[in-house]
Amino acid sequence: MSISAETSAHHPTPLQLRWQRSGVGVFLHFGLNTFAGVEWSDGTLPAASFDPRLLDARHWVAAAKTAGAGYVVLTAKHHDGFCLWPTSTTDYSVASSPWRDGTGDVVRELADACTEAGMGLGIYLSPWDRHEPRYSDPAAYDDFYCAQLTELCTQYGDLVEVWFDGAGSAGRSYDWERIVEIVRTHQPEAVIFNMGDPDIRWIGNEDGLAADPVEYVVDVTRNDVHTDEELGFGDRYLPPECDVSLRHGWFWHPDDAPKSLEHLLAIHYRSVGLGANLLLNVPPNRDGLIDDADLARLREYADERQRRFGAPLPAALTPLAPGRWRADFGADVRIDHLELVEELENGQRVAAHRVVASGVEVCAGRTVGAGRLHAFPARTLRTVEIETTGPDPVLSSVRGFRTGTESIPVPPPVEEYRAADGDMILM
Ligand code: FUL
Repeated sequence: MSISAETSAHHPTPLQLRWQRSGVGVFLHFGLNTFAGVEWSDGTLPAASFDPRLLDARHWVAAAKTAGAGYVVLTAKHHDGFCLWPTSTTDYSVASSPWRDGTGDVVRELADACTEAGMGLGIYLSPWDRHEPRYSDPAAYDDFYCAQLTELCTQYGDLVEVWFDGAGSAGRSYDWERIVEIVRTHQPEAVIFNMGDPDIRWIGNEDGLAADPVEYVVDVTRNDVHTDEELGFGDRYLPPECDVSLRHGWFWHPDDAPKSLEHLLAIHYRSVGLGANLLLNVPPNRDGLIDDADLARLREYADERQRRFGAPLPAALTPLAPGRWRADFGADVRIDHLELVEELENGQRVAAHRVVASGVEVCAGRTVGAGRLHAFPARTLRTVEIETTGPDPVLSSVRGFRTGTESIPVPPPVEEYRAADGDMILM
């Protein structure tokens, strides 16, 4: 794309930029599925089966903090239609469950815990609803869905993200104009995920993996993992979020287990390390707590990131020519990682980049964006030169790291996992 062909739609809004800088979020899949050991229930599971006796939303938020997350996104309603707040729109909700004698409100408890901890709150409200009889009547369902969204957008304080999941909705139209208006009116600081009039897009898989180049200006986004449907929004700035579960399932299952640390790090490098955001799902268990094994893995993940990236060596950047810089560490440093960050206010510009030391290539890639991590055999150097291509690119920072690791971990092959009801999840 040439700069002259650019419009403001190709530049980020302050909201998008702020979201891009928030890096990692934690997804919380929780609901009736948790108690039945299934991934996609059909809306007939009894509300009476929801009873997370020890539920502690502060514990969820503490787990998200441990993971280094700046926000959490809760499945306020998944595809089964069961609502985690006492909505006035249906009795298929926590109000019909034995939990807290039917007086509980998971969204409220999480919102309070987020406020206390300074954590951003996002909500997921599935458009596809397998319980609500009005789903078959699009106009009536739009009213119902808008009423649910209005409750969530007006009763729980500020939201940072509203997650619209395309699964089950291929080919179905909703009244997006009205839906988006509700979010924009009541939650102007919330980014909208992937549908309607989105601010951010889905990366297109549920493995948490982006691939180079990670382009922020795109004209379509994929709807869901089950169909090839694409949603078109015209060329616009639409940075990606990589969602993936710490476990195989999105919901907690007794026989499931967290991914290995190596796998998580592979995801980290291919999401955050390629300039995409990461939304890591950490599903609360049947007690309403985060599993000890998951907590331990999150701690390892955070510790390893701290060990690798906790002592950055910043370089001073001097422009040498359009698209070329010298990065000077001020003294000889021994490094095995570099992080490049691009100035994004005027849009994403770097199409490709190459880092050279004493005439020898150290690392190279295509886009840089919100942050690009490279690993390479350790070398001692004081300066590197960075060559970029693209329309008027600007780098904003370059930092070196000595991590003791000289390569990026490879994600293990996709495994098949079946939940108790035979729902297959590919991870
Ligand atoms: C998918 C859903 O079908 C899964 O159950 C999960 O919620 C995932 C994040 O999105 O489309």
